[in-house]
Amino acid sequence: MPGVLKSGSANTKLNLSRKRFAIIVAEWNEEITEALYDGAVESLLAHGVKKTNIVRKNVPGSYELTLGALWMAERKDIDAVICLGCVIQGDTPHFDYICQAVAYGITEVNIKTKKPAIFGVLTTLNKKQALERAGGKLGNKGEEAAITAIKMLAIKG
Ligand code: RBF
Repeated sequence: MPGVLKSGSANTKLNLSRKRFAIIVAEWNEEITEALYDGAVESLLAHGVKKTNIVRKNVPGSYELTLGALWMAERKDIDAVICLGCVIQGDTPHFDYICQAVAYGITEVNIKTKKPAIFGVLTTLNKKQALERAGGKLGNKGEEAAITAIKMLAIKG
């Protein structure tokens, strides 16, 4: 299906056993963001990342992902940051503001810190669409976010 990155491998020769990842998880829509987290961790481990090299931090909502990501990316011992959240339009009157703020915010973290900060935020019309992308029929976007982080580290070398 176009636009759907199938689960699998980053297909890189990069040795990931010493790379350290921070995963920031928004607590809003917890059922979804926990599934994204599980997908991200599973994927990192499958690529040879050590469990002890994965740091998890929770933030209250997706809006807080930016600052959480900045704090983590500024740490010398972190190589890449994966931001996971879920904003559901039907439940969120200021959907556009939150989505835009977090998209710009995470972009800035990339530029300011020169480290990959990955946008793993679902922005969906309803909960069904979110579930489909959090381990349902459209895969797991947490897993894709992890693969993206690995690919960016591989580009940097
Ligand atoms: N955070 C999310 O991650 N997903 C949401 O769907 C979401 N909806 C919200 C709806 C309202 C009305 C409010 C006030 C906040 C919402 N938040 C949501 C929380 C937001 O990301 C942030 O944590 C708070 O606005 C505090 O800065």
